[in-house]
Amino acid sequence: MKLERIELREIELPLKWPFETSFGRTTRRRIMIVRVFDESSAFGYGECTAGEEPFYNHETIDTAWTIIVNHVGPILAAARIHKADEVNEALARIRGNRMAKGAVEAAIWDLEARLAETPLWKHIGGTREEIGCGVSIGLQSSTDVLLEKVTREVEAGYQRIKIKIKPAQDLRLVAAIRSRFPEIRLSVDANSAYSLADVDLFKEFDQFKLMMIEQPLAPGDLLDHAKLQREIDTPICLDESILTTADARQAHEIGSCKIINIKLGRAGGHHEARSIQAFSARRDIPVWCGGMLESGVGRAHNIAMSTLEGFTLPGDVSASSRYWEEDIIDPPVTVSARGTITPPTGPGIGYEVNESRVESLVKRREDVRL
Ligand code: OSB
Ligand code: MG
Repeated sequence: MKLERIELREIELPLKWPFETSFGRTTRRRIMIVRVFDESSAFGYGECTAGEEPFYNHETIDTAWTIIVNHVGPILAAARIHKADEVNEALARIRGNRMAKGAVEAAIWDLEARLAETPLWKHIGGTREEIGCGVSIGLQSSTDVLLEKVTREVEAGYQRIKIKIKPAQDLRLVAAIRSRFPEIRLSVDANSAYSLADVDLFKEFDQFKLMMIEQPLAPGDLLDHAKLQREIDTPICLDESILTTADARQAHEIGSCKIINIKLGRAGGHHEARSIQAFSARRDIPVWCGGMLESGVGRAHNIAMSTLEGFTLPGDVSASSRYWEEDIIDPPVTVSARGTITPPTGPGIGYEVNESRVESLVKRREDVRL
């Protein structure tokens, strides 16, 4: 494998329904699709999961674009990469900006898997022949609308329902869902909207037997998460706080969480995501695959990652049709009535990217020589 260039394309895709979290509301996604070519004109795809605004973390599609063009490209060009597994280390000098680095890293993994004529999920070491799927439901205009959405997803067969919460839209929502669905696997995601001063509120959640409370406190507050976890029975799951294997180790050592959500972009690609997963498996910490409202390209990478042995809990990897009128991959991602996805058998990400559709959606493009 001799890398030749990175192609960046920004596309815009309107969401079927707005997605609202404690940090804001998204109605259309600006998505960066990355393609890395080698000298034989073979290529692999990646998707940058950075948001439109720096609200989930510090990155945006625009910062990621700049980092890739001005820093990832030149460093990779000088590094003379021969294997996908070397990319993470080559880019280690770039601090943070993991979604930028991860988009390129993942594309190189796809390229390498295609050259090896192997499905990406097997190429990265995945073994699960079927992955469990949950859904993430945003904040809604009313409790009735939320209940309607939950009902639809439970009936579709999803194995776990997660709802977004924020101050004053929390316990009430959970109580309403629990009274209609006493048995379902249910969790909440606060996206860092609370502080340790809310400990009494979190004690109240214990009565609802949630699978987990995701990221209640600020990303850097591992110590406060540990203090909170000591006060409550419900497992804390960390999302925003866990960027690296070192973060996972430190969170585990001080007791900040019992579950970890791994996101491919947040970890900076398959190498680090797999490493966090491996560490967690050794310590019996269940992990699951988080989502960032990805198009089919990112979704396909999430499916591949979810086949690693440690991904024992249902992830936020759900059907394309929950997000898009028409995805950019063929076939779109579909979920069985048992709430599962079967990883594809074709080489690389295993889904055909609809190039003419991508081209029709392009808003900006740039090539980076390697
Ligand atoms: O915290 O998991 C999150 C979406 C955007 C940013 C952060 C998060 C989310 C989701 C959606 O929960 C998951 C998905 O369905 O892709
Ligand atoms: Mg989350």
